[in-house]
Amino acid sequence: MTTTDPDVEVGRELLQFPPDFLWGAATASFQIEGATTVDGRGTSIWDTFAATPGKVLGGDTGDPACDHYHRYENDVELMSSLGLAAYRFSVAWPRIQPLGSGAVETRGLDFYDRLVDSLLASGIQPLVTLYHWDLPQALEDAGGWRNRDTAYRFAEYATIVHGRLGDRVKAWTTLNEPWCSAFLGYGNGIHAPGIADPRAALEAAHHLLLGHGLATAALRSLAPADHRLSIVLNFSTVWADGASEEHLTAVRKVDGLQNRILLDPITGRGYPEDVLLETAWLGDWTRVIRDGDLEIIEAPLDWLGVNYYAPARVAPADGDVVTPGPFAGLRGVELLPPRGELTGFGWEQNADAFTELLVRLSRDSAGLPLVVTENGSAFPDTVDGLGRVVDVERTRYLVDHVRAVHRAIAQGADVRGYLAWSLLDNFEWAAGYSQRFGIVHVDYETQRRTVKESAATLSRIIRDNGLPPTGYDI
Ligand code: GCO
Repeated sequence: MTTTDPDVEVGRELLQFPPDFLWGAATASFQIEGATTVDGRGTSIWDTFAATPGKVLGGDTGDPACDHYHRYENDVELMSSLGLAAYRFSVAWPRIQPLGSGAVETRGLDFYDRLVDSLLASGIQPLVTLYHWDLPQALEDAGGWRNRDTAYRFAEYATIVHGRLGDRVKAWTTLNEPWCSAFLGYGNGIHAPGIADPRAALEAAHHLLLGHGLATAALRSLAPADHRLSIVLNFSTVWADGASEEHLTAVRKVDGLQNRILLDPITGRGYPEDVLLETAWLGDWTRVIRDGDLEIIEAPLDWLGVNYYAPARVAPADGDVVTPGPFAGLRGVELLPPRGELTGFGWEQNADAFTELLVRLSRDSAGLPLVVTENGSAFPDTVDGLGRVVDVERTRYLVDHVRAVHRAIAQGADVRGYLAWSLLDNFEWAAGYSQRFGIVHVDYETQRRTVKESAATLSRIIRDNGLPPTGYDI
């Protein structure tokens, strides 16, 4: 299609996205809200973890973050000025049930009410993530996701939130990246609650999926027919440098522990046999699987949220040597360093791996439409003398990866939307505030927001529902 917009070079062909393609940005409660002790909010595992010396870089905590709890109206105005059609945010469980169960804190619900109304008043569709890692500490004290009961508490909490927001919010996702909650939270302990026990990680993964299934069934029983339910998983394309049997085995093992261990159960295929076999040496983690659990976990969904940042590179290693890192039970594989151009966070930039992933997922997700619920890059930013943030590298990553989505769609992938991670610079978990992913810069001292060049570029892509096939001066 050739755009007729005067801002775009006349006659320049555009890569056009499907009509109604959903463009937006994403955030998460603990990463942007601040106000961690305001209006009855309970303690989360990330408050506890961040308060533990040595766990988060620089001793950073969830305060003040972006003070979004108080500044949300201005942030919604920012989203509107950028032309975002959708905004994905998460609800902080400890704001709704400070102890994770029982008493409901209506001031917490009131905040999300106000946020949703503000979004709708600006014509922005809210996509609600019910759990983005901020588990109430009281539940962790009772075992957290190692405790099966937490799955039932999650379904109860989900019902409460849907009861308040469900008359206006139609797009729901239960969990954000249960892989991180399980393998980084309980596997190698670099995330809250900071437990390093690979078998516990696998058991936690099961309970997270059980909670997803229970919550999905609960919402399905309450939601009008036009509500769309989902889960958000983080995926990697796994590559090796050879095609020998050993190389292919290394790829299969990591693909199993990164991608299939979660994708298969939620799409009705149960846990992958190879993963079950290759993790059995950790001890019988499958003891936590009860009759009927898999049927609960495969609760029908309407779309699959896909978070992608970078590929994984692997090589076969000798024998059954345990592989250091987050993959519970992985042996005989070497995790290789990233290659080529890296982001400021040291992650490999590879848009082709994104295309490959989306095409694969469109094939392997039982026909579920895909929404890119997170994709972005961290680079150090500075506000220049003219008050601008000319983030060339982040803009290039954005453009390269949006084009990668277009290539996937051209190859038949059913991708319905792209949400940039993230709207705002924010708290990057164990890296604290050291990594800036935002398309909008946040000065954490003054809370001043500055729209970056990457945001202006995304705005133009949204305006045209497409972008030129080459170049970055969009
Ligand atoms: C994730 C989380 C986000 C991160 C982002 C950058 O995908 O890990 O959903 O909270 O901040 O991905 O790591």
